[in-house]
Formats: sequence, C-alpha cells, structure tokens
Amino acid sequence: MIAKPLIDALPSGGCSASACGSSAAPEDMAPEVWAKVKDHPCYSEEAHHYFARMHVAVAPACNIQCNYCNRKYDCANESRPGVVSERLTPEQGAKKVLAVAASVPQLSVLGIAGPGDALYDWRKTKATFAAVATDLADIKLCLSTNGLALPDHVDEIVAMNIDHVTITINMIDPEIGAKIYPWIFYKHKRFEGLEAAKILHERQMLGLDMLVARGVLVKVNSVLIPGINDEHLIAVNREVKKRGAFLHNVMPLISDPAHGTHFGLTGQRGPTAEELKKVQDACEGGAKLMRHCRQCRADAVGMLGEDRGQEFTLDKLPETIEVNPAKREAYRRQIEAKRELAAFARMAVKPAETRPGRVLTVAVASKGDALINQHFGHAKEFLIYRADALGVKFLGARKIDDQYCQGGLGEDSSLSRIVELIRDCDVMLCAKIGGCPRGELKAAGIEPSDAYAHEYIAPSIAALYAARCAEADADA
Ligand code: CLF
Ligand code: SF4
Repeated sequence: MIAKPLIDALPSGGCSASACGSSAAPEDMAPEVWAKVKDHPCYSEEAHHYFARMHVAVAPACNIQCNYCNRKYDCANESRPGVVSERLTPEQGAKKVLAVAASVPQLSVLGIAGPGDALYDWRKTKATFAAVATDLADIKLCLSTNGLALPDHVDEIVAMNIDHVTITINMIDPEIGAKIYPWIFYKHKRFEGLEAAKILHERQMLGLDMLVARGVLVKVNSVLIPGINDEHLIAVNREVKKRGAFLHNVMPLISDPAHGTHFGLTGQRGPTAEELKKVQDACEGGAKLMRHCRQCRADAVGMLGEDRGQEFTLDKLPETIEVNPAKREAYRRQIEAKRELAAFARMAVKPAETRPGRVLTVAVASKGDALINQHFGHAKEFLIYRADALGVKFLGARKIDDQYCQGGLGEDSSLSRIVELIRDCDVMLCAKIGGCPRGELKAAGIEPSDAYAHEYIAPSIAALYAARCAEADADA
C-alpha cells in the first residue's frame, strides 16, 4: 500500500532494491533458502517484521562454563543475562507452546536455548520438540548450543526436521578460548584451560561442518568481549563463512556485577555501541551479519522487540487449549499479502544515483509489517537505518527502557533518555508525534517527521534521502 505520491517522489537516487532489507529479502537469495527462512524472525530481517518466536526453558543442564554465565540464570548465549525464566518439563513446555500458538497467530518458531545447553540436555529438548511437532505442524523448530555435544546429535537433528541451529562460537584460537571458558565436561571428564578450549573449538568446527553438509542452516552467535575477542571476531567471521554458516550474530557482552558472573565480578566490561558497530562493520564482506537481534529474554514470547512472556506463565495457561489451524493459516495468508505489498514497495525503488559522501541516519518507530506505524510516545524501540549512495541499510534496533507516553501523559525524564538514544540520527520517522517531543528532538538536531506515517520504511527513507540530496544540490 505504498502511496502513489511516494512512488512518484522516489528518487533517481535512493535505494536499490537489493539494498533494502538486503540481508534477508526474497529477491536476495535462492528460493530454497528463502523457503527455509521466510518465516523465521531471527534468520531473516524481513521476516522479523511479521513473525514471532518463543522460547521454552526445558533444558537446564550444561556441559561447559562460560565466564559470562551464572547458572542461576539462563544460558547467556541466546538470552539476556540476568533473566531467569520459569523452568518447564517437556510436557509443560509443549502445553505452553500450544497456548501461545492459540493466541499469537504470528508465532512461527519454537526455540530451545537452555536454560543450560539444548543438546547436552537433549532428552528433554527432543521430547519437547517431538510433542510440538505432533500438535503444531506449522511451527519451525530451532535450537541453540555451545557446540560441544553437537556432533553426537546431527543425525537426530536432521531426522527431526530441525533446520535452524545456532552455535555460539566466541573464538577459533584456543588461547583466546582459555580466557572465556574455564572448563568443559566432555566424555565424563572435566578439562580445563587451553586443553578445554581446544576440544571445544574442534567440536564446534566439526558440528558446523556436519550441519552444513546436511543442509541445516547454521547461525553463529559470538559474544563480543572487549580486550579478549574483539579483533579476533573478524577471523571468526571469515572462518565460519568459509565453512558455510548462514548468518553471524555479533552480540555485545552484558556484564553486571549483580549477575554474579566471573566477568561481572572481575570488572570485564561490555562493548559500547560504537565498539560493537566497529566490529560488525569490520566483519562486513564475510559471513552475512545479523543486526536485528534483540538479545531476548530467556522466556521470550512474541515479535522480537516484544516481551510477552509474562502473559503465558504456567499459572495462566488454560486447562484445555484449542488451536485452530484454519485461523492460523488465514493469518499467514494475510501476512503473505502484506509482504507482497512490501516487496512491491522495495521493487518500486529505483536504482541509486551516486551522491558520494552523503549519508542520512534515520530512527524509525514501527510496530511491525515493515511500516512506519508507531506513535513516538508508544515506541518501545527504534529501528536505525542508514541511507547513502549505495542504498538503505538496516543497522540495528535500539531499545527504549521507558516509553515516552505513560498513562496518557508525556514523561520528561524518558524524553531526555530517548533523545540521547538517537542523538546520532538526522531524522526520526514515526506515525504521530506531539509538540513537546517534536521541539526537544529539533533542539537536539534530530528532525522529527510524521510525513511518511503508515508508509513502508525502506522506500520512505530512500525518498527522504533523495529529497535531502536534491535540497543540498539546489543550495550548492
Ligand atoms: Fe530463539 Fe535463537 Fe532460535 Fe531465534 S532467538 S533460539 S535463533 S528462535 Fe533471535 Fe533472540 Fe537474537 Fe537469539 S533475537 S537472542 S538470535
Ligand atoms: Fe551458561 Fe550457556 Fe555457557 Fe552453559 S553454554 S555456561 S548455560 S552461557
């Protein structure tokens, strides 16, 4: 539903179709790969505008120790450290998935990411997946592992149709690994230091090779630990690309003494946003980067920017749950129609005209469907895009801790934090904004605009970029 005036306004400069949402749009990949990722919100940036995932914490045991983990909490490799989820039996986990599927039509993926290691605790992971696969054929199964036990389970992973596996790979040099992993437990024996890191590295590489050979899509998560593996992650990126990984997700270490981890207690800090971006940018050209990860809660339910876990705790699950497959199917058809329109909007953008050196950084308030459709005051996150002569590129999401509008009133302290959050942006696009925040943003040098309300994100930014270039040309 891209507006005609917007298409007309589209630039001779702007975004090339392949650059808009480039990392995951259908026009950018082989049809068989697109078929696998098109409804996985983590494996496709495009899909994350439409589909939701959930985690169930059914696998508590772990076979290694990471210096950024405290076992009191869930596996920090795929969930925000310091968040404890409700531990579930496989039966409870499967029941919870049914309950979510019955009321969240966007739900397309069940991920098991702990609270320990999904493969070390394979019996429980498998029982949960088996129950869900029987009841809900339209749910994709996804798991995350540290990789140590992975080579032992590849056959079963393939047999169970699990075609998305994440391996956390923080190093390919065991000397660096020894600074991250104090010990591992392997073949009924505890190994420490360099020996432990060597075994872990070999098992991770073997597991990655085996999955790729069997056609499973592998995402690699790497925790960026300043001073330990920051430079090294570029070599990790190149190595996992060489071995066929589909996606590389460089995540910032979250380190807080209150979490009681080794790193938290010894003062190891996490990276700044600039340091993270620097490493991500340096990795460009290698394995494709995931930039839309939200470092989920361990009991995450909903779209990636959402936390609906508290709506589905065990005590809130109904006795009997009925999932209506026809209703879910109808919803998917609606989504397909929306994405066709979004794809049309991307295709409508004409190739870029070179405007060397001109860059526009844009913050967008969106509540999904790839549209600029969120009010400024209700935004819980901003999507950050960069437009330049090469096109429009998604850079990542920034979370707003306290939304501006609370109980119908604007909150001044939240406003100043929001302004700080997007201070490096030139423009903020949203569906609607009031006078007070508009003034504050302007005073900070950020142009607020609701001129593209309910339009598609990428083509709107392309049009805006072109308009800015034209203005600059006229002034020159
Ligand atoms: Fe969960 Fe991970 Fe599967 Fe996604 S999360 S197991 S691949 S279904 Fe996604 Fe969350 Fe980032 Fe993980 S946004 S933390 S990458
Ligand atoms: Fe913790 Fe996960 Fe590392 Fe195990 S693999 S120690 S649960 S972060």
